Amino acid sequence: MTFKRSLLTAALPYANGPVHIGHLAGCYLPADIYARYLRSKGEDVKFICGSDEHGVPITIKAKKEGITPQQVVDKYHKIMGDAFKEFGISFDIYSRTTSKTHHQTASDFFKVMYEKGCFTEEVTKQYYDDEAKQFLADRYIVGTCPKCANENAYGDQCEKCGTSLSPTELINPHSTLSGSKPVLKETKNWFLPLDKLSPKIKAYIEQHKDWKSNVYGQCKSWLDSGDGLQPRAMTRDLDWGVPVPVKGADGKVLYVWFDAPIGYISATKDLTPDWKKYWCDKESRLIHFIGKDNIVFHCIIFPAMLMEHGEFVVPDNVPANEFLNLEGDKISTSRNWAVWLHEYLLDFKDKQDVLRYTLCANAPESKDNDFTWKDFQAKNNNELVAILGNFVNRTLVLTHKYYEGKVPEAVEYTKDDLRILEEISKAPEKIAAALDQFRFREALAELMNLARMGNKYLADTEPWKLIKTDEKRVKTIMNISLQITANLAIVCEPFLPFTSKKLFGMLDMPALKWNSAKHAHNLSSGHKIGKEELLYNKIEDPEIEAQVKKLQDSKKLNEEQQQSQKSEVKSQKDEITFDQFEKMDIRIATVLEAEKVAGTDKLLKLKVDTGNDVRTIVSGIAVYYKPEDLIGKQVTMLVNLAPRKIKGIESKGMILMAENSKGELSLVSPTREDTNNGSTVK
Ligand code: B3M
Ligand code: ZN
Repeated sequence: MTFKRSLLTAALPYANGPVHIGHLAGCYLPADIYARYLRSKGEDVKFICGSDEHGVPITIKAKKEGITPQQVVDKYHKIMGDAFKEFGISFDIYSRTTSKTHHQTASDFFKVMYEKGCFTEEVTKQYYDDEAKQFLADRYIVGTCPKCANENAYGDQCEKCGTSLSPTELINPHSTLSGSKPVLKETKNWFLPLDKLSPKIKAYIEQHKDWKSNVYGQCKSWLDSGDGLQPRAMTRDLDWGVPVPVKGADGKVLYVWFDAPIGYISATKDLTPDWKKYWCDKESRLIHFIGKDNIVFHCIIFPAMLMEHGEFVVPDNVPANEFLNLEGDKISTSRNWAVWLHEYLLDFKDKQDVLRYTLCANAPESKDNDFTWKDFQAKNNNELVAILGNFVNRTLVLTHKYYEGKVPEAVEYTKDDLRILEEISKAPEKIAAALDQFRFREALAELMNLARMGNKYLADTEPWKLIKTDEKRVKTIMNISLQITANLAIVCEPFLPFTSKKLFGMLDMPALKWNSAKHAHNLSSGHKIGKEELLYNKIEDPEIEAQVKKLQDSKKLNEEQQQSQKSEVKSQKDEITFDQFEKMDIRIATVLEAEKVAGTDKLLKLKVDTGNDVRTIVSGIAVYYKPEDLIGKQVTMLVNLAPRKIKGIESKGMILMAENSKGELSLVSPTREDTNNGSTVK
């Protein structure tokens, strides 16, 4: 089947945290490379994404932070959108599922299916919080795990032993909203009868044996597993989401995995009034780029929804990637084991393409893969700098040196030259063949082969030596090297868009499109090129060591936190003598002034009256006390501790605090009102 146009989507990331390299490698980078490639070929393509702003984790995050779910998604929608833009992810639109268009579209989609009788209504018993007056999502119920006795297991999973649970299996369940014991209460929801749709879905999957084997394999195992497909609730008892648009559904919203993929449709609507061309015409090719944990939703549930609804095309391909690990360990937001995109740019300014290159070269295409900083450094130094950068730099420097920057004419081709010219024109075909199969690593390797060939051509012909004996020959060599450079600028654009732009700038030529790279004469002789600059710089060991240390520190912090949560009460320290204790001068003092230390979250600068003097002291209690709450409060302090500089402020003494087993701090104050400042504690 040939298609007239392509609609590419990248998974809508949940708006509850920033973007890390795992996200980028998993779907946004391959999707972007593919979109840029199709555009460069002049095809009709739209590239769609946006934030997934519904779902329970967002409501939990909001509760934890004491803000509304809308505030959570507003914050992260911006952070995520900015990060994608900075890394050159060229969405035609980055939309969001709290938008009006989306609510309307998702609501209408449900209504159409409802009226066609696509859903079954089922009454089930769900846990209900009588105090909070609401049904509880699985994550809002905590209890004892029946397998390992962990007292903090969630209604859907015990994170200690990894068992997946249903809320009724928990021993001693309680609601995280009110702490009360939840009760089972009947509720009606609308189910998609995937069991009945199974033959249709099977037939659809069978037609797609061309899908990546990891994707096809996972679909087959879902379809063929013991019980086969089960009906799945498409509505939930929750107050955050798209309201269910039928009578008797008050207090219910669409299941987040029902509304989220419809987000692709809503985003296309927001992008163009022509959206139906992409969604309703059989000649449109719908391709979903996702990570492997989303396969069932994009290959089974969403296609089932689309087929049942009836007006839209179904996905033609779902090139899902496996996972990217980091330094041998699973990337984890909660353990802060991640390389965050916004932090990367602080340390590696203008090096977006280095990360794009490393992630593409190491893409977890057919199995999980590992990102290490050492490998990142090696890819930069040994490939980008030593091969691509080096070739381009030598070519441009020599052109300026011998010809004042004017492209020399090719005087006469040798047999070798002709072979090189043929290789040049074959390169885009080879890269395209790999891209057409979603084999991005192979495509990138082919791109580097072109640069490698250029490098070898210069090394073999040695124009810097020949210039003394055969000026004519050097002209041809340099002409060919410049043609290679121009073609590199064209074919590297999907992978390394920042590099491509720089290259076209240095050659002072307009950005040419893919098909131009099929011939090797894009620069005419006499054309004056621009100034050369280095494409890439070496990354030195200390930069890499700093990144590794940053990760190790966060691992250590995590282990410490876990440790302190485990051991409720710390064990007693080594014995000391009374004399040793006597050396500490501990007094009661009153806080006179308090203010936050700029640039920190934890520190307060206090002025205290110790009875003997008024002094400044810096204390790490800002997380637990507001400055205004402290003024006038009596505290206990060690007054003869040697002064220390903290954030440039001289701190004299230390305020004593009780630290509970969670590491939270509480001031220790005298209980009698007539305890004057300067009273000693003994
Ligand atoms: N938000 C899950 C995820 O970010 C989900 C994807 C939705 S795609 C329609 O992994
Ligand atoms: Zn357990």
